[in-house]
Amino acid sequence: MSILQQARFSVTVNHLRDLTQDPVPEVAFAGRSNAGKSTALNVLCQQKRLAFASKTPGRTQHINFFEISDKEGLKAKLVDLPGYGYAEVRGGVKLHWEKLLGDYIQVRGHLAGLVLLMDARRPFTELDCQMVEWYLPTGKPLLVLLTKADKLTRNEAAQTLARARKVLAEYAAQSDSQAVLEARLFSATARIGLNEAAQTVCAWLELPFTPTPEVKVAPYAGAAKKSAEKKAAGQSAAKLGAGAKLKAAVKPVKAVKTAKPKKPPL
Ligand SMILES: Nc1nc2c(ncn2[C@@H]2O[C@H](COP(=O)(O)OP(=O)(O)OP(=O)(O)O)[C@@H](O)[C@H]2O)c(=O)[nH]1
Ligand SMILES: [Mg+2]
Repeated sequence: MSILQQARFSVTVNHLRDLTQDPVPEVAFAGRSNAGKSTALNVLCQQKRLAFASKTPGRTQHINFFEISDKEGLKAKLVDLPGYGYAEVRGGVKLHWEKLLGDYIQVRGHLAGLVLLMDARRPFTELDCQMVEWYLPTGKPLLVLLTKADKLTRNEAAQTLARARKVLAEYAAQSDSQAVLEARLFSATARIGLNEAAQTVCAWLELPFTPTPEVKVAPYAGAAKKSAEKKAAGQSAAKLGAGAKLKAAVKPVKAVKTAKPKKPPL
């Protein structure tokens, strides 16, 4: 069992002065509102309702802390940060969040690493870049997770990842620090990149890493469509007997067309 499964909600903080000073490392999850931060935290910790995920953007409005303890006591913390860039939040409240967020990632000594989540369909928005630029001077490592990768085809996903790595390489070239800046594809629903992300988080928190078992799901948008077509072709072929089944296995889509029973003449 992964030690991340031990994560338990501890406290919600709305002002930096209220941050607790336990001497343990923490990893924070940041990103635009609706990027999938709370969902990512839930799947990485293999819990359904650890962080509150929602279709309504702007759901997480404060800093939420989750504690990971073992028999010896408190070991580490995970932090769900308020999403930024949600247009419908009124000016004053929005400024408060963004300042809270910026201050937290710049000054929090206990922060061991930042996971920055970006929707893979629109990564590196202006505010995402602002976050990277605030964070880089800390010299701490960064993991960019390109979320909802299941919404892309395999090709689109590969191109998005290559572009993201290029952007990070440019940031690394401009920065004085030697900190590792990494980008990876991620999908909570299709379980893309889960173990790799969990491994990085555990390494930053100095916790042992246990991989979660593989679950077979069609990972990318194109793959899901293809497997549905194959299934449909297989079902039609089963109705037609062995010869047609063989044909369907070779050319599944065509088999669906030829397998349609013709209406008898009236
Ligand atoms: N298809 C798909 N949808 C996802 C994935 N991850 C999250 N979502 C959906 O995206 C929406 C937003 O997810 P949240 O995890 O609440 O996003 P958040 O970044 O915490 O949002 P705020 O709290 O508003 O900042 C929800 O409807 C999730 O179900 C994913 O990997 N694939
Ligand atoms: Mg959230």
